[in-house]
Amino acid sequence: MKVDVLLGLQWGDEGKGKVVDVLTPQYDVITRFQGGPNAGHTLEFDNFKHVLHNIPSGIFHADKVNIIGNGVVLDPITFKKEIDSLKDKGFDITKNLYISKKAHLILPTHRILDAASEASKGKTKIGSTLKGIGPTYMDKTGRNGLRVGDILHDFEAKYAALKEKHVKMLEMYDFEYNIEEFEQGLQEGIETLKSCIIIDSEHEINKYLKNGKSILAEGAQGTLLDIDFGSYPFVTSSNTICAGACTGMGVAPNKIGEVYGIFKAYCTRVGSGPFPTELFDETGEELRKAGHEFGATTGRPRRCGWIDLVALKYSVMINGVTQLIMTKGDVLSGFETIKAATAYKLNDGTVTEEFPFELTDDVEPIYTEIKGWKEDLTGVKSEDEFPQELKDYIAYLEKELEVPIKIVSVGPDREQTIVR
Ligand code: 2SA
Ligand code: GDP
Ligand code: MG
Repeated sequence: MKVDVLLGLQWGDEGKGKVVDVLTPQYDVITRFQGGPNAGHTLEFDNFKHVLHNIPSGIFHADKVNIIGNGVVLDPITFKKEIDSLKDKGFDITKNLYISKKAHLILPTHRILDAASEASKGKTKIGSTLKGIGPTYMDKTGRNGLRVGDILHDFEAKYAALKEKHVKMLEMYDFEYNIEEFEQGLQEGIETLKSCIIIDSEHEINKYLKNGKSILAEGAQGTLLDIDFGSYPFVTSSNTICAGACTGMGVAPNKIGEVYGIFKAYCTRVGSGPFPTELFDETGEELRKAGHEFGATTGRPRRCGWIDLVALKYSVMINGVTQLIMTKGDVLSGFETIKAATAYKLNDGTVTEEFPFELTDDVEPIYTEIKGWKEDLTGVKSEDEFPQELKDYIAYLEKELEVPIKIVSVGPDREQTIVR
């Protein structure tokens, strides 16, 4: 058996959580392989709405195994909150959630370091979610980090030693903090984590594959936020791309099957950094309103703009996408004209269709215009009911991206999903 991977092709928030939940019945195991509580994955079904952060989006199917893989960074404090909020809503998920011993721990001082680093950057800040993601991955690659397996023996001493290092690092910033505030709930979080099923996930995942079980790996953030290939330095600190599923789960590249690439019918970005097709006008505001474009973790307004085919083609290439999923087509209903960027004019005047080394703020998108549709899509049940203009838009995107669009999402609910 192989691992299918679903990942974002833009700057995150493409609707990964919704679609993973929809696809879960076809799989035995759902995994997360990178990122942490910076992610906000929204699921809606039966008039119920929930935002997941660390927990895979297969969790509402009680018969499925959900695994937090080694590539994820886990904050015991926010993790406990997540478990508790699910319990409050009637879901005890601790039986079908497994956690890798090798996942790195986000500690209170990582969150302080994140805040201090962002404050020191002023206008050039990354726009981090302040969840401690960057400093935790820095400790991982710097070989200082603590992992989930470390809570089983002598955690207090290990934490005290690392905290001391962090406090010294914090001296270089002009940043005031109250460590006790950040540490609130740590002990309880560690206890919650201890009560969970902690596993050697790479062994278990490979055993599942050997025993004929199917696995869906759920990406977080998006390709354009990838630490290597995203709009560096305005990126997150993990490999969000398909290759990240191999290192973040311990599966070999030849074990990867389908690669589902998910994108919005337009484009959004939250946090700082270049965004060539961003709209600063009424249209951008309309997209934000119609699409309810606010961060699922921080509540920050998301920046909105037209679809960017230069970036999308790059993402399809980097990930080896085999099937596309388009979400939020319903948000475009009523726009007379839709635009798609097909090339960039760089600041030296060069026109390129290739995603450049440095995506500066003054990159000028070159657009193709496409006729929009008026019809409301949110009640559409089959492709036959699509307005002709939407069919044309889909056909245009498939031709440009050279990959079929297999799923079209027309609303946030599980039911508002059309498989082609
Ligand atoms: P970080 O926190 O260090 O990973 O931030 C670095 C950059 O990555 C962006 N980032 C995200 N972009 C989109 N969605 C994310 N999750 C939340 C959501 C975001 C929110 O689902 O809406 O609620 O604000 C996410 N997580 C990280 C981040 O904005 C920085 O640009
Ligand atoms: P993720 O991080 O990729 O899982 O996406 P988020 O949950 O952060 O953001 C996607 C938002 O769009 C959520 O509020 C979803 O409920 C919503 N959503 C997902 N698919 C659709 C869709 O097809 N149409 C509309 N209108 N909303 C959608
Ligand atoms: Mg999100």
